[in-house]
Amino acid sequence: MTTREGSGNGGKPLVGIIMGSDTDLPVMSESAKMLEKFKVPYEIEVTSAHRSPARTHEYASTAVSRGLKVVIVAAGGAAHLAGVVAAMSTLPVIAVPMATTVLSGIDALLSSVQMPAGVPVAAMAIDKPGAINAAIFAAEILATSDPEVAERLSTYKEELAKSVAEKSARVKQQYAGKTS
Ligand code: C2R
Repeated sequence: MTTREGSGNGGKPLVGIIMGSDTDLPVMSESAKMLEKFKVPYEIEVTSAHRSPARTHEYASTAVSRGLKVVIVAAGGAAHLAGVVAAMSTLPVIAVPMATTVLSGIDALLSSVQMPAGVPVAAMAIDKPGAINAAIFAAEILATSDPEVAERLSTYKEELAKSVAEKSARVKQQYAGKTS
């Protein structure tokens, strides 16, 4: 298990990032990067409901007692991992559908979002935007009881709005004199 420390909780992981395969890592490193930005301590590892059911069971059934507050789950294709983790714990589970098959993530999206009543999974967008948003969403959940994370989220949103204004200024400059 790889753990990254943040400022809160004495460095103990609050968010678990798991993925069905190491082939998901290039995308899921985006979740890790965002959690680091918000200084949220996390752990990251590979487990599969299909290929390593016992390991997945162990992970999900000990998640609460290990202090996790949210689990981010990436899986591609017949993405059952998030649903299985949600079934085995009371923590909020955020799914990131991976575009790893010929169906480009539509399969994983539908597998993640179409959960039966009683076992919710918060499904994000496919691939990189979903990986980024999963981390922000996890931080937003933690921010309801952590003012420091809430403050970092506010700063992030301000930066986001500023970046749009800057993009607009660049686009305007590019078209200066061309429009009426
Ligand atoms: P490989 O590249 O290892 O063949 O994996 C993984 O998340 C990955 O996107 C291909 C894809 O299979 C996914 N996978 C699942 C599960 N385990 C692995 N969807 C699961 O348990 O749901």
